[in-house]
Amino acid sequence: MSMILSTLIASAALSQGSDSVQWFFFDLQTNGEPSEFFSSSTIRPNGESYQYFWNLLSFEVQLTNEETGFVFPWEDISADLPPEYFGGDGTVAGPANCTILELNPTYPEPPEEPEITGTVGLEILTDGTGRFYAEDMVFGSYLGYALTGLRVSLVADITANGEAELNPYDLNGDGVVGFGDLTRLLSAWDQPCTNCPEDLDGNGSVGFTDLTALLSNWD
Ligand SMILES: [Ca+2]
Ligand SMILES: [Ca+2]
Repeated sequence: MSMILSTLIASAALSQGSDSVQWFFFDLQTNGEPSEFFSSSTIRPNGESYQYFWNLLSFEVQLTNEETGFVFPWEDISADLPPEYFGGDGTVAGPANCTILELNPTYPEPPEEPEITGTVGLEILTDGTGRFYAEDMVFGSYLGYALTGLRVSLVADITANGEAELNPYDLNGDGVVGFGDLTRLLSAWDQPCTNCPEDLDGNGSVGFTDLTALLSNWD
């Protein structure tokens, strides 16, 4: 009897505390400008931790002949990258927003003249959306061939474990109580408001008592 009960409790805990999402990312493409790609599915943002696996599908570059302007077809150079770019796994602490992965590709490796530097990363946003991004990209050129494009595809499988205790004063969920939350509170000021997060004292409207509560929990 007690074994059945504990099995039931364990499976109930599992179904409540853990969920998995597979995000597919295709065609994060940049010609040097900051670029981002958002997942079509979301994961529970209040995970106590997130377990992840990711695998690079392709890492393609586009070269342009600087003299003629001829643009070459996309070429997958993923096989030339160091092994840490092929994939990885690990656990990060929740709740979202949290960073799953951040790579700083430099290709080719020093001492050769770099043709690509920058940041490519994957994070879970506060609403559970996955954001895959490229920032601060610098493309170089070599022997008359300029790098003009980068396209990265990867697949990530994320599992949310446990439930983080959310700070009720952290209205925008960025992990601190600050100006972002004050702005949220002020934009809901004096609005009719039932069960809305900005009504911190739960009296049905957003006003001075909520402001005072926010300020006294300021980080
Ligand atoms: Ca905040
Ligand atoms: Ca209130």
